[in-house]
Amino acid sequence: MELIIIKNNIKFIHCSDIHLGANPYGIEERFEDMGRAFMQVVACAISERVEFILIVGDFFHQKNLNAKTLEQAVNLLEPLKNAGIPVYMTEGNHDMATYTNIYSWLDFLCQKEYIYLLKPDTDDDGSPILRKRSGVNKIGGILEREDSYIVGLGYPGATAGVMINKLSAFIPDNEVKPVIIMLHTGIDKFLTEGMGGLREDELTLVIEKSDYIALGHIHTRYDNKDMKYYNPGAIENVKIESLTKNKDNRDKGFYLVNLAHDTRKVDTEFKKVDIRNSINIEVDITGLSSNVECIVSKIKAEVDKVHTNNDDIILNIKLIGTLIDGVTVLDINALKKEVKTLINVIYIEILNNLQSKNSGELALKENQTREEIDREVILKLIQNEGFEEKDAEKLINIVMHIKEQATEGTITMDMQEGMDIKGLVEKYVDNA
Ligand SMILES: [Mn+2]
Repeated sequence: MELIIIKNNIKFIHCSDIHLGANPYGIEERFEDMGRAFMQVVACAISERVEFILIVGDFFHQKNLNAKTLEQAVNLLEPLKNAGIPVYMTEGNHDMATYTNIYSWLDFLCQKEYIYLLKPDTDDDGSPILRKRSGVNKIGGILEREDSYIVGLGYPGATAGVMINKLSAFIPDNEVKPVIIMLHTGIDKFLTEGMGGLREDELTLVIEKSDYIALGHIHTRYDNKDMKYYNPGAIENVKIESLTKNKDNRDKGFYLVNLAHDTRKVDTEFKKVDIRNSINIEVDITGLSSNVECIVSKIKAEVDKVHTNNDDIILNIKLIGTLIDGVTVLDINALKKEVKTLINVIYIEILNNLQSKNSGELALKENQTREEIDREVILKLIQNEGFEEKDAEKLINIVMHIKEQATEGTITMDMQEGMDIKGLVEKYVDNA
């Protein structure tokens, strides 16, 4: 007879949104940063001797991987495989199989036994079904361990509520093993309005029958111990833009969880990940002239106040104030080039938000149409960015065109991640 020892505590790691392969704007260092962040999860799993790791979606940034990203993933998962620590993963919106392919790179990793991929499959008419995963074909959303059940619901989108009802019907009332659920969906009250997501009351049925609801999808952390749901957020900043939006961008990491087998008490410790340093500051250049060296030395002085080592950083600067010569249009590229000679940056963004001396606000004329006002606002923004006047008309047309399509809903936007304006503009410039 096989002797099964059930430990009193189940210790595991819950992380999500690893986004391997993400390197916004083609910054090579950011690709490495994503791997470095996940390496810290791997190191913690091994040193803490956890039973398993949960990765709740978006392990990969893209459905179509390049070879380098796959190599990175395998190198990162290898030590876990060698240490005998199983990785339970469910799909996110970024790495789920496309409708035409069905088979994703996560399926590949699963077949090669780097991970256990847990996801509901579908019946003949395409509606999701939950069943116990069988060892032979590796299909199914529910995995039975000796000490617990692990359920992977993937990225159910609008059908999340239905999935949860199905799951609660599936779990017997008298289930003795702890039930841990992975779900790549946000709770609606933590989302911007109109983004969808799951309502707390939709979780009620399954809360009674489960012990830990591991969430993913939303890149900032939130949790509710009473309702048993936990969302660790991404382990690195996935987009450069998210750095400027989040004041607490240093607060990236994952949960180290202890679940008591007898009392079902859950203890979580949020483990911070050491991520790429980024500096987001406003620099008031009031009283200076428009001379590039003057402005850059002011920027350098301000950055030195908050950045005290030589690490390569991501730098976001917003220039505010009024110059003595009244200039509002600056050569942003010249500024960036000069800043790079003084500060080690892997990426720099400079936003010109200068005010002209006579307030510079738009004087709205009477009887202006909405479109005329839009065009004037865009022109002003373009001038502030230092574009050549001769390109202005073309740029305005592109922006108006994108706006029109966005209003019509022709452009689909991933509101979770924000809209990739640069990508859209590039697309339209190419087509123009
Ligand atoms: Mn994500």
